[in-house]
Amino acid sequence: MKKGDDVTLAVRLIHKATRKPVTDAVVTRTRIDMGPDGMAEMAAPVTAMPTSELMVYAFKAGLSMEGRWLFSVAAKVPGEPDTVVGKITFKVTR
Ligand SMILES: [Cu+2]
Repeated sequence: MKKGDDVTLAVRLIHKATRKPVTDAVVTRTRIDMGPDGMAEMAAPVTAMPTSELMVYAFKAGLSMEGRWLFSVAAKVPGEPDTVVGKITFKVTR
């Protein structure tokens, strides 16, 4: 995606066993850092956004620098005893 103060990120949560999207998760924690190679202490502000698509979880982030970033998201999923954590690496260009 392109760098900016107000970049929209959208993720889907898929239940691995059934390959079905999870629509009723509660996102409990998000974090965006530069990485995985270097600048690990450079974090970006991220806020959750409402979405019209039921299976999509959307966020807005300030991505001020080109390069690779790591999006970490933790969620409570009904039926899962533990918090589910996902990590996605993505690239920001100018
Ligand atoms: Cu940086």
